[in-house]
Amino acid sequence: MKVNPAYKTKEDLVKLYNTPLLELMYQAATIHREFHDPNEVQMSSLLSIKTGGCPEDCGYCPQAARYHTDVDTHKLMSVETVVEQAKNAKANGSSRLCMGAAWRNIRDNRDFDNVIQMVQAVNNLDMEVCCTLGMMTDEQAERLKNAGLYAYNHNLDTSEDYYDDVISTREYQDRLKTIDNAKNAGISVCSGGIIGMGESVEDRMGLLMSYMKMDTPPESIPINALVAVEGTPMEDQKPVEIWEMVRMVATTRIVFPESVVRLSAGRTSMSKEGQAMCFMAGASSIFAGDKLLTTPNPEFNEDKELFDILGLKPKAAFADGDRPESKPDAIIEEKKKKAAEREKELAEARKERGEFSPRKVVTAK
Ligand code: SAM
Ligand code: DTB
Ligand code: SF4
Repeated sequence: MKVNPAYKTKEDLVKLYNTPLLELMYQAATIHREFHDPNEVQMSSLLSIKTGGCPEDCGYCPQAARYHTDVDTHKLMSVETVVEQAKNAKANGSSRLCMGAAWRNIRDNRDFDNVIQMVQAVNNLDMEVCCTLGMMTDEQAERLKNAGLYAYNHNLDTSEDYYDDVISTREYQDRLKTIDNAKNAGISVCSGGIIGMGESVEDRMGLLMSYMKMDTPPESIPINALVAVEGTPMEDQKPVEIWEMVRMVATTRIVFPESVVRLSAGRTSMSKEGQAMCFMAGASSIFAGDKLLTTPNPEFNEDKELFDILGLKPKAAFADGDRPESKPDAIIEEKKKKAAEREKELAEARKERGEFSPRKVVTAK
């Protein structure tokens, strides 16, 4: 039961969202137990592999170049650093690494070749690899899948109706297309939204309706509470109340019984009790580690304490799907072959000239 057949229209969902809270939580907890182990929570660590300087105008985002935030811009991280960070995340209990880039879309350039190598390397650590790199074509999805990508995160963020109030540089349809491309390549889809951007309950349910209309809803649905960052157009939004978060998590849980509902951004503002209510309401995944992409998140130790108090255990990697095989990348292999051929030609030319090794450059003292 991927979509709960009891709910068909946005009005059905609004009614469900407004159910007396304890009753809503009870319904969500009941469904959760039918489809998931209530004591297991997936830990996924985020890593910003390319930070800031993004050309888009997403109103919530501290990484958009046009807003004046404290985020420093960094070029693409090295594969070695990614591996180091992935090992640290794994040692702290994370079974998934999600690499994020402040890109509008993936471009077929050397940076993407490097991301392919990152995917291969993290897959080799026996972790689920997820990427969130902006818009993606079907060929790019195929390449990532071939490298061993497990999941792709691409959020619809809000309802189609409210979308234009949040972002103008990219269409809702573009987002749906990227999600489709991931799905068609056999990549697990992680897609959800943000609450607290000034949207109505109808918009929140409109977001869920967009997923209901899909042939298959996302395997993972992140629910983010807006992190209102100074310098963004949303800096003055009033903080999301925990009750709204619980209602959003519970409603998502009930409507998509098989999906994993991820309690995402905003946990540093939530009490332990508040987070426990979200787990009770069917959240079974978190982002773990002291940083989301650019903003703070609870430290591993704090979450360990929370898990101990609640008797929760981290979910093992590949509990919900097989580990994708990481295969050599045709484009990278071709480039390596060409570079080797060129090197061979140069060596032969040097030999013909009677030079047996590259000439040493002598600098004048
Ligand atoms: N640039 C890529 C893209 O937009 O698809 C990937 C990275 S982007 C930062 C990933 C997601 O992070 C966004 O779609 C949004 O849902 C979430 N996000 C960004 N800033 C946020 C904020 N201030 N509060 C909550 N969620 C946020
Ligand atoms: C998602 O839904 N939330 C994460 C992840 N997917 C990529 C990102 C949250 C970002 C919060 C703001 C920041 O740290 O920059
Ligand atoms: Fe760029 Fe992604 Fe931020 Fe939008 S959410 S500004 S696309 S990094």
